[in-house]
Amino acid sequence: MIDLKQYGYIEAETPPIGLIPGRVTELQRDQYTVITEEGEVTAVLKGAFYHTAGAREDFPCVGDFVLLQYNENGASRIAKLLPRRSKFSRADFSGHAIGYARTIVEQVVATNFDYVFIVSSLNWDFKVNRIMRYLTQTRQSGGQPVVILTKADLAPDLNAPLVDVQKAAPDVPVHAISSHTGVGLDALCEYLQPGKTVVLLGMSGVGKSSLLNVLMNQEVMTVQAIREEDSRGRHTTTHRQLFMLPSGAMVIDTPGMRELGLFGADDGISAGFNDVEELFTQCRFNDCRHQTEPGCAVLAALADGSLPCEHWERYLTQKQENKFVNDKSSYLMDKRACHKSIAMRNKQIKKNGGFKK
Ligand SMILES: Nc1nc2c(ncn2[C@@H]2O[C@H](COP(=O)(O)OP(=O)(O)O)[C@@H](O)[C@H]2O)c(=O)[nH]1
Ligand SMILES: [Mg+2]
Repeated sequence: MIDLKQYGYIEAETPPIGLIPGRVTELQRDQYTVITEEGEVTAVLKGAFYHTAGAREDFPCVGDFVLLQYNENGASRIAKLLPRRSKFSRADFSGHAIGYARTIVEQVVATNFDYVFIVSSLNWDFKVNRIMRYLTQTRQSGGQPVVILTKADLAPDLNAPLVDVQKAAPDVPVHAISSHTGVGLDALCEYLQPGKTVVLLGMSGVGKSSLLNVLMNQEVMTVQAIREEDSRGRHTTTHRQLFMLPSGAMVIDTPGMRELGLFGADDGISAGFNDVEELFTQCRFNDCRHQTEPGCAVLAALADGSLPCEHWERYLTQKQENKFVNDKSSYLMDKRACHKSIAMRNKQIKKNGGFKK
């Protein structure tokens, strides 16, 4: 029998009779793999999920704890999603266009992790800006960010990128590693403690699955060679999956994201740029736009160099993007509310025996 506590399960209340707890380890289309005390089972969602879950984030995701009806002879049925300790979301721009507006919805990438490894490779595609975007989204996920710079064996100079990241995010640990030579891996033991969960996030081809494999001491995820000259990664990892490491920690590997869209990132931006927002309180005017106003603390800090220009620009870009997403998703929410009220009205009309003439 498996002890689910080793998978990070904390029993908040005794499950109702007929239901057992489990943790989602894999999701492929609508088929779930769930680890339970009875072992690993395949499961599908109970129909109620499709009827009551309005938004997509309510569907179980890799890392989630769920209650299910165990079926010894076939697919078990997931009946309930348990509360999440942490979740990493991104804006999904792939929705259908309505008129000119493209709908933007929240896509939950992983849940119930303790650490987010923001994985970026040290070859030429290294960009601090990109790391900062992941950082913003991580700061509001409920997990602790750790920046992992991979392929240290390919980098002529390790120090410059490490310093760049430390300067941009002084409160976040940064590690340079190589899954090929093993350099730097020892330092990761600190995070890989029994019962803890780490999610690997980053672009395709940066070496997430290679890191997982070396931590597992075996090839559990396929790694595909990429051309390092242009570092174009192909999407070899096509689904998310949670693995139990020999150390007793768990790792969630994810497919690469071409681009990370910020979603509902106000708190994350404030947490990462509190030095900037602190300046706003020192401007002479409450409604200062920080453009040409006299007594503007931002302009003064930019002029004397105490606020680095790239930091200010990152702040503006992230704010602007987040506003765009917020506006678009509130548009969507309005639209949903509108559809709902139309549906309710139609129901009412039906009940009352059709349109009143
Ligand atoms: N030189 C070097 N190459 C690496 C290292 N880690 C991964 N790679 C290569 O990078 C490519 C993509 O790796 P993969 O783990 O599939 O990346 P993922 O898409 O992030 O999962 C493969 O060709 C790996 O062999 C490393 O530490 N050093
Ligand atoms: Mg991969």
